[in-house]
Amino acid sequence: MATAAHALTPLPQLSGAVADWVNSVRELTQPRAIHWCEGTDAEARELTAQLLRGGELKALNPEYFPGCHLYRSAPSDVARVEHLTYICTRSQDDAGPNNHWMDPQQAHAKMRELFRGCMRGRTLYVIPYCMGPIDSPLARCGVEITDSAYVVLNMLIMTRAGRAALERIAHDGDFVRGLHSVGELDPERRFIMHFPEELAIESFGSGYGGNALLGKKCHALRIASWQARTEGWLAEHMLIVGLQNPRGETHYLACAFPSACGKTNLAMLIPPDSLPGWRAFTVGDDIAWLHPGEDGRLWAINPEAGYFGVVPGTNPETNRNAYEMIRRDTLFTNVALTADNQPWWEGLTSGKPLLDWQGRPYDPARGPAAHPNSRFTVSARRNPGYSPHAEDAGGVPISALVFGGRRREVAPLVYEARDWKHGVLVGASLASETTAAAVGQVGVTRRDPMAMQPFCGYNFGDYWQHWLNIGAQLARPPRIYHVNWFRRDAHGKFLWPGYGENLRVLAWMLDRCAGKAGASESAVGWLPRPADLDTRGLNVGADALAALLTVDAGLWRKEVAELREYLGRFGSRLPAALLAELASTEQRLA
Ligand code: OXD
Ligand code: MN
Repeated sequence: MATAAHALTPLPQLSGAVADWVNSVRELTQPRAIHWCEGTDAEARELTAQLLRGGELKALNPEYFPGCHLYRSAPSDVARVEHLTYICTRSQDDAGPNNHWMDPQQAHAKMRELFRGCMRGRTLYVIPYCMGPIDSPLARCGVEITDSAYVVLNMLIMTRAGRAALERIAHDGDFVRGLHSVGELDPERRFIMHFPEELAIESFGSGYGGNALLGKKCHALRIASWQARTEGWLAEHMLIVGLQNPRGETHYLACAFPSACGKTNLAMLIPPDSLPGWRAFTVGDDIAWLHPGEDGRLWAINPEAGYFGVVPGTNPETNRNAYEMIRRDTLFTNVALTADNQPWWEGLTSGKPLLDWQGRPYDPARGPAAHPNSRFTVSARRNPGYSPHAEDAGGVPISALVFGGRRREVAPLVYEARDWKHGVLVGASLASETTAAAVGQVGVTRRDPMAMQPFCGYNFGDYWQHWLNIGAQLARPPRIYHVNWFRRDAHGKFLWPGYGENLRVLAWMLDRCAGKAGASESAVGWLPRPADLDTRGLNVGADALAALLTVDAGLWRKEVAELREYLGRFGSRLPAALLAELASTEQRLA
């Protein structure tokens, strides 16, 4: 029988609310023991040793990958399950057409039956965590209960977890309750439920990151987006990057892209040699919490403390810093192995796979060696470009917001919204080809407003209104942009080299913010003319550049007609101001 938490580890600041909740979960799930996470290095080492002994983790070649481990998930548990992810609000309209909805009472009853006795013979881990710098007034806390030591190891990297978070919870009074069990990893008994009105999450049947590390998508986006609306800020699926120009001035951008569209690479951008004097600093690679500041600007913190990034494609050419970062103290999930026990993935230019991600002898006929959604979990502090301001309690000021999708055609390389309201329409119009980050068909274009389709914890109609309200509050709002690094020619070849070269586009944006760069107005917003971009040393032909900066009115009329149809689904919750922006764009295209 489980021991009382305080007897196991005396935690002086144990909040009564946390203790009561842990006790009620203990009664329901019947664990063999309870472990309260302290968040120390010794604890992480002990858990690692335990997983190594049990064969769940494998140590990687210590000469080339010191402190690195491989974890192989169940083959049917490799991505987020959007079709099993629910928002459970009292009124279905509050969840909106953008979410799967279940009545909260029905959902609790269903989950109670799944959780009943599910931890028999297992350890129940209590992870108090803080999303955001522990001393930041913009940070928010949660407690995850899980029966997976792998989840604990990830949470210790991805959040500020342990005693300090528990102390902050005792002080703050409230926290997000996240209950997780891997159950039997049965895809038929898998649900990720969110109760925004109760600040609660219940996740059963999956050990995969986005389904199981509850601080990340479940808390920092779905629940936090709800909390943010109540409290007057924004929780967004955005990286935060600081760019220092050759004059030594640093400006910050927050950029929203759908999953597996290069957020980590953009956040860790390496300026090309042909743009000397530029430097990039990472604040965050996946999530931004944006708060209107007293100075009328928008200020951002990264609620996370680590990166849970897509491995395939990472190499010294595409992202030198990421490649260096994941060579030490990194937890790999579902990568392949070489004969000398090094991790291997598609896109690596050296080595070759002996075993695939399932531990079978590699056979190209069975698909890629590493799973396309294989991941690294690593502390942000391992990033050589980690911003010295990433842990500032007040966050960093944002000069520009960027929305981007993966589109073969239609969307030009970059355009600037006319103003905040138009920018909200630009964000709402985001569409992208699906990737391996979620279960389902890859490569089909779907609407993904603000890159939040899988993550907004309430009705998009209300969410866009909230965006409009925040903009109205900002005396010095950031400018808003749309980018598309993924335009292709008639033969399917990418027109833009991407990666470090994206800096040319970001530099143009920052020059626009400073009133220094030219642009020409199109029906969809302001575009740079080729001469407005710094193209010194860029290996892109004049025809390709012209194509990248073209707005095809015919294609756009079709795009905007589809957008009108999509927005119409939100009925009376759709803000009138957004419809007015849409009508204005239609007129310009007519
Ligand atoms: C992620 C995702 O893992 O968006 O960041 O799926
Ligand atoms: Mn993401």
